[in-house]
Amino acid sequence: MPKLSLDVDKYLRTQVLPTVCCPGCRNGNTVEGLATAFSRMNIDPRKVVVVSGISCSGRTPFYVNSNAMHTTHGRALVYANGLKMAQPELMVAVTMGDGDTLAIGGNHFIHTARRNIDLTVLVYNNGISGMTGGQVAPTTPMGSGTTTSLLGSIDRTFDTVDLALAVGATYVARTTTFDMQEIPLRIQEAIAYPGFAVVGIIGQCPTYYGRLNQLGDATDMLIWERDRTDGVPAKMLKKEELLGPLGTGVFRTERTTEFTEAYKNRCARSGASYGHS
Ligand SMILES: Cc1ncc(C[n+]2csc(CCOP(=O)(O)OP(=O)(O)O)c2C)c(N)n1
Repeated sequence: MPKLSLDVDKYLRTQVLPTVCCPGCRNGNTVEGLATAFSRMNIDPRKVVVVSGISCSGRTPFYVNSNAMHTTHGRALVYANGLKMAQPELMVAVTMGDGDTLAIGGNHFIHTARRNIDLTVLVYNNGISGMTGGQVAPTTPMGSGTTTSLLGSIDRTFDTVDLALAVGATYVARTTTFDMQEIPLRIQEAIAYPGFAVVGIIGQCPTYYGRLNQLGDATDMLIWERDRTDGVPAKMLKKEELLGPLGTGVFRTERTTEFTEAYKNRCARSGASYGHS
């Protein structure tokens, strides 16, 4: 196994690599991005919990050398919310598939964002339900073939960033696995952000989405991924361009009271103790 830059491998369970992902899957880039962010921020892995639901992306906690919670499909935010409430000093990152986040987990996403609890939420968007065999997902681009929409999906496409903005997430960004240098940067910002921070990461599933839509091999799909987004950093775009469906960059940074802080203050005002502390 070649040595990675920085001491990124300190944050990876290298003994279980390679991953179970299909050849050409880009989930590994996000896993590396997360480990790189931890490394650059010199985060103590014992103070980190990576929480996931069930999905290909839900395998992330297996590979990150920190505490891990592999929970149920669509419910990762529920566990993460409880964990953060109980131990607010922990850094909690949640890694979820697009179906995990926006289909079965949609309601949890809305209400956890609404309370602005300090979580770093990474939404892996491959436009499909990968783990279960390539079924249509809320993020499937309209017209795309999936194993449950062979003639092309006629549902309108859900946009992670639009939803996160609408429900009050206080840090919202989008990047792609093509923009490999950007992934750790966005994750670092999200970790440093004291609130509900969402990074949508457009990736690719050559096994299902690519084959069903004749997009070629993994390299061809990388180019396709680049072309789906504007490829221009958000700071160079005008506001109206930034809010296009697949612009990349940071869409919101808004400071407002974080939930565990608000709860702590409420407890202090009424003389109640906060959990175990
Ligand atoms: C309650 C429940 N419903 C359905 C499933 C089956 N299931 C497992 S993973 C998955 C979809 C995964 O797709 P996505 O969340 O988009 O992530 P990906 O695998 O593409 O990373 C489904 C439907 C399950 N495990 N639990």
